[in-house]
Amino acid sequence: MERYLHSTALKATAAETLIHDKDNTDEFRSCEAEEPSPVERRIGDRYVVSEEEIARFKEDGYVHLRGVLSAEELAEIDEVYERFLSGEIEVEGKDLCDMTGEYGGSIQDFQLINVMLPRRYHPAWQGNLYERRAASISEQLIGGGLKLDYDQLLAKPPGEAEAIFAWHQDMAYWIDTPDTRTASLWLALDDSSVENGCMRFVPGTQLEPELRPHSPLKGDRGESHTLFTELRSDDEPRHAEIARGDCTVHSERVLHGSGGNTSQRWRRAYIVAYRAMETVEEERRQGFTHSHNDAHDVLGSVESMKPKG
Ligand SMILES: O=C(O)CCC(=O)C(=O)O
Repeated sequence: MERYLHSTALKATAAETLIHDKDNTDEFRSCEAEEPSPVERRIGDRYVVSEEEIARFKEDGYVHLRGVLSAEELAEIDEVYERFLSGEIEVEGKDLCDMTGEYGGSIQDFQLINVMLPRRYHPAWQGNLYERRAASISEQLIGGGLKLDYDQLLAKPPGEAEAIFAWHQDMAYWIDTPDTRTASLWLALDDSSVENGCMRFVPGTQLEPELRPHSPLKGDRGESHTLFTELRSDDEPRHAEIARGDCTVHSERVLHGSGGNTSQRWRRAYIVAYRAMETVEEERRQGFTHSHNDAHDVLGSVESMKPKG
């Protein structure tokens, strides 16, 4: 319990600080181009995405957006996030788990803490400002007719060098549907760098004709939820170092994952995924809600869980 009490104290500095510290990386150089400031881009529920960012999302399969939430807006999220990490907000069964390994154990020992569907366990979050801004961003990036499919918290405590999120494409985790359009917003609650396990992507992999082959990391869905695929020798991963309040947005087919946390800081993220409305409806018809407590046969019906050969 003790370690969670310190997470808000470890809260990172404003976005601008990291940009100054890190101006030698590609990600941060791109922030210096002349563009409206985050304050100008946030207009109530809306966040204005530039043409260049839309093009980058299409080309790379992900894009980095600065200052999606302000310091004040983030503070409200921190408070609830802390209540999840301390166990004050109860999460049912396997929706609270360690994404590095098997189910079971206690949150104090988790290396990569995963809370699935926080809005289900804390209904006051439903329709919150982040969700509304994420809806506006998603529509600009992938078009209309979308619905919030799921949300998730992923936190790496300080010093968890093995808190590695295995390489994967999100579609490998999901059932197939005709319209797979997805915008997954990954909001950084802490400055996110290589040291504390930021996201990394292999740009362009969303354009490959087939999904890469994925396998369960450990046993079947009763034992662990995690899938993985191996990087190929010609893959060129790129780290997405982003500041607190920034988001990356990624598509359902881009190859991505994250490294361990070797720093003495937390790495907390809050994810919301908008997907085609028909897809969300089809998922629900099949009993697929993105909860790890969904029926075993439903979770086992995704392609990557089927026996090979
Ligand atoms: O937060 C991470 O480390 C991985 C997140 C991820 O894979 C996702 O949001 O699809």
